[in-house]
Amino acid sequence: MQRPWVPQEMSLPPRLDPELRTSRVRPRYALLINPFYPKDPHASFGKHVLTPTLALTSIAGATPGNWEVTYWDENLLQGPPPWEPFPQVVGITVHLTFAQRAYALAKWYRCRGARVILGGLHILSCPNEAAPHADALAIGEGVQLWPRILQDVEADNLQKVYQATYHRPYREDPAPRRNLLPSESFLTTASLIATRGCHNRCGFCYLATDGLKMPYQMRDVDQVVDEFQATGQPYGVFTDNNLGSRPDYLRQLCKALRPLEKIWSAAVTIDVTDDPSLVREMALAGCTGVFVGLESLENDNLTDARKRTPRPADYARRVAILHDYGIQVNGSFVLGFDHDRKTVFEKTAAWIEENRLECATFHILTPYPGTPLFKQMEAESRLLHRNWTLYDTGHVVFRPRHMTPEELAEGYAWCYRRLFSHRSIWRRRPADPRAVLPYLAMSYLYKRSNRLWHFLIQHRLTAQVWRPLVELTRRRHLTLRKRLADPKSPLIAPAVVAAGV
Ligand code: B12
Ligand code: SF4
Repeated sequence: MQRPWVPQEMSLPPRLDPELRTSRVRPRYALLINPFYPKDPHASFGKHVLTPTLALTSIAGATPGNWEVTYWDENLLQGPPPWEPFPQVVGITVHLTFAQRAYALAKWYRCRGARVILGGLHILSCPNEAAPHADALAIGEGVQLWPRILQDVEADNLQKVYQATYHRPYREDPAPRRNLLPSESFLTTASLIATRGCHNRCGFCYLATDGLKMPYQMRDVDQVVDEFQATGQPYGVFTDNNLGSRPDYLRQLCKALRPLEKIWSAAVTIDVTDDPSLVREMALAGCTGVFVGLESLENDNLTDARKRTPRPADYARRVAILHDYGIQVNGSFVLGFDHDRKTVFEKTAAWIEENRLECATFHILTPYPGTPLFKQMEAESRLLHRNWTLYDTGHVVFRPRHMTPEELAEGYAWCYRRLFSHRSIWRRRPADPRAVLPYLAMSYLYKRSNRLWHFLIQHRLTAQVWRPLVELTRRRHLTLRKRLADPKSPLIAPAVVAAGV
């Protein structure tokens, strides 16, 4: 089998020079780092520069005015993180897949005199593992903690652990500071977030982590709209776990977004189609694509995962409702559940083609530490190892029930090969002939062009190349909206911008 192409800088982090001598610490200067993680060569490299995480821009938004703050994302392939001027505080966001890199960065900066604060999902689930690597841990909601942490640094009174809950009203959070982002490096810097949490608690999701209490919270729609407007970007990506958990709120948000004449995509669960009039509101408000966790086509897998969702037999009808309103569907599928047999790969791929999903994302079932799934796998002695770097949903880290780990890994790679094949792209073309050309352009540019993405990322050309295409899509979408708003006009709508998280 031919290995997919992956350049070294997409699989290995930049080198941290152990000999490097730095200048003296600059007081009240904080550097925030999003660490490097290896990219899955089976999937599109484009998704890594679609839109930035809000973790650190949110923290930056809470930084007191007497502190200077900068942002560094190692995944933008611009070499090792900065050291000149040398920061007094380094804040690092940590997910399990890049925990090792975060610890290496922490060590490098601590050796040279910075105080290192670690926060993020992995710190919440594995604080004991992280503690030796940091001067302080921020467990849970970081926006509340950050100003206190900096005050304590100033007073030379830094505590080992800071803890916050997710109960404070979400609307009280300051807006993320998106102006710190290198806007030329992302397809859009309008990462938006309107809600926190999800009405589900699937056993494999990080939201089911032991001790994490995250009630569903919504920000005021005006706040969200103002932030979107302030970005000046034509395309926004909602990074909410599930923008559709409260349909009444989503409807309100759509009404407020509609006058902006922008386009956007979001993650939702398929029950958003319970009421097609809500889907219509989404389209009228500029929604061009949704990322939907369909997870599995087997009822028993969904029951095991405790996902409250319409049954797979009804998925096709629901996908068609989204398509009717010109909304692209990026279906997310998890492979390796206990009721999956070796037939799952072919069956899933065929279903995706039959229902003409413009895009799909495959994930190998991955037990995140602290989740019910992790406990189950541990109790059944099915975990193969605890090398978190490989817990990235692109590697098999447990023993599947009805196949070998190798068969699952090969089936996963096969699914991506099939999805990105000319034949599959063609089979999934939209029903409306007018939408075929933009769809093909998008599919080839987004999914079959990792060499191009690599070049664009390295040379910071992502925005320059993509934004004209995005603007074109926005204009086409405005035409669609006019037709949709006219009750006499038939449905069917072309759409181009993929929701590609
Ligand atoms: C944007 C996003 C991406 C982007 C950017 C990722 C990046 N790291 O740069 C892209 C598209 C590239 C991406 C890719 C992937 N992602 Co992603 N992604 C997200 C998403 C949708 C939004 C993140 C966000 O902005 N959250 C909002 C911020 C404000 O919340 P937060 O990160 O928790 O931060 C808060 C606290 O944790 C804390 N905090 C965080 N960091 C710090 C640091 C300091 C110093 C302090 C004080 C506090 C603090 O304060 C913040 C404010 O309260 C989340 C889902 C979600 N809604 O969170 C998934 C999510 C993070 N992704 C996930 C996964 C699995 C992936 C992939 C592995 C999937 C795949 N197979 O391709 C890849 C690879 C990336 C990787 N290895 O991590 C999982 C992670 C699960 C886990 N337990 O680690 C999530 C949670 C989705 C999910 N429901 O499972 N992703
Ligand atoms: S529906 Fe999605 S976001 Fe919600 S708990 Fe399940 S996997 Fe997590």
